[in-house]
Amino acid sequence: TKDRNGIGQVVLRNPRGASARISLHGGQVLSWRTDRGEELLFTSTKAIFKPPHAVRGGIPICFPQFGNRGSLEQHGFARNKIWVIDDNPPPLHPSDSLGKTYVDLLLKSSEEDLKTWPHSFEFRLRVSLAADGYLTMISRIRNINCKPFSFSIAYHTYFSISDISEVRIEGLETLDYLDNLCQKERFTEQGDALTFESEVDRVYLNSKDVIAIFDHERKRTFTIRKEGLPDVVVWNPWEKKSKSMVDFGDEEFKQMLCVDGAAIEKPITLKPGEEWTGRLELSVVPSS
Ligand code: TA6
Repeated sequence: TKDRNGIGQVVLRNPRGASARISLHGGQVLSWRTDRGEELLFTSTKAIFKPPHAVRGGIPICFPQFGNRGSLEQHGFARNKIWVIDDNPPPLHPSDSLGKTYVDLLLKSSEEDLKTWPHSFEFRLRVSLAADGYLTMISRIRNINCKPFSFSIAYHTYFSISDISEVRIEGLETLDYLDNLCQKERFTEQGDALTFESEVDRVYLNSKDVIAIFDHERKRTFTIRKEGLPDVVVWNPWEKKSKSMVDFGDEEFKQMLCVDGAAIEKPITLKPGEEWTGRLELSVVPSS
């Protein structure tokens, strides 16, 4: 299908009716729905569908840079580029395909990219929907350059929640984090579960590979399982920052929370010909 700008989109639907919609713009997942059609990802009502800017919501991919830590635009260029469908991807493990509905996307460094980031790469993204509705994103990034390069990556995941003051995250206890609100200074998480009463913009370091987000009001739990992604970004802009974003409603901070599988503190270095794989699996289950 095409979006209103004529940019290709892919809709995945599993046998039970769960679905995901991915835009070739940025390789961005725009929607992930349960088999009852319930939307699980947040998209701002003020989102601007105007390339090259990423839509505010879904799962933009931050690559090869996270945030403003480097010479590229905020969060790198991958989310602002047109990806293509890869009809003949190098094979993944059979378990990555069996019983799954999936699409393979590809972003290759263009001449233009090489001007701002002089490294030739191939970024293969498989987005898949399992029979139970789990959404999986597998990134394979290969250095096809003649010299090593390093990158950071984050799956900037906007979860749809009912009320930010009724949400807690488990799995980040005792971790160190870099606080973007205090010049990225390093702190240690003291709390047990993480709850929210003001703006949070942190990168938790060396987390376990399973993170749980409890939406108390909606009685459901999101689970993030990740491999190759040691860090977790947690972001809610809260009221003041929301008002400064043109593509974000003033009150919308109450219905979203970004919890991103990422590799940020220690950028990943690839030698020529080397490939890195990172996996993120999202699931949602009713919780008491
Ligand atoms: O979550 C980390 C962060 O860098 C925040 O500081 C905020 O800028 C957010 O990402 C959204 O960034 P974007 O460029 O998509 O507006």
